Amino acid sequence: MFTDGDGDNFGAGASVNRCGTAAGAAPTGFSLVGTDCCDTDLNAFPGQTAYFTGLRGCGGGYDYNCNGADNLQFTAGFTGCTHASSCGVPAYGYECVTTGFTPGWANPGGSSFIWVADATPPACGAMQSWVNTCNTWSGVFACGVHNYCNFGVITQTQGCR
Ligand SMILES: [Ca+2]
Ligand SMILES: [Ca+2]
Repeated sequence: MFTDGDGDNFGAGASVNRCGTAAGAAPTGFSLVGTDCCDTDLNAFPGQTAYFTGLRGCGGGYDYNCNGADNLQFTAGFTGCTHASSCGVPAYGYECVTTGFTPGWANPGGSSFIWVADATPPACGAMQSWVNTCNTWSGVFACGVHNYCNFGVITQTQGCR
């Protein structure tokens, strides 16, 4: 068996023997498996499914699921929430297309209220703008009343595991 320093039921280090322990069982503080990659942080163990925004408590890194890599929680820019060209204005158009919207990373666009998708996700623990909703608002433009995109933007922190 292996010493389990953080109590997450995964041990680490060299195999140890304990007299008087039934086969197939491990007492408190020990585990039958020795695959814990971070035995001083009980949130880090093989198969961890949650994501975290802070460094592991065993000297750093974000490999909370012990697969050897820092796996990002959010990888994509938002999709949808685009302005279709209308009444001969090609730049941003006027009519907001909200169908097919999915939240994602974003950067400021060409004006104060335009956001564009960012396909390059921030690193573990880093913060960036994130479009989480897409609605419309009506405004009077050169060629009449149209529905402009109303982006709901928050600051998101990249989680990892
Ligand atoms: Ca452990
Ligand atoms: Ca990982």
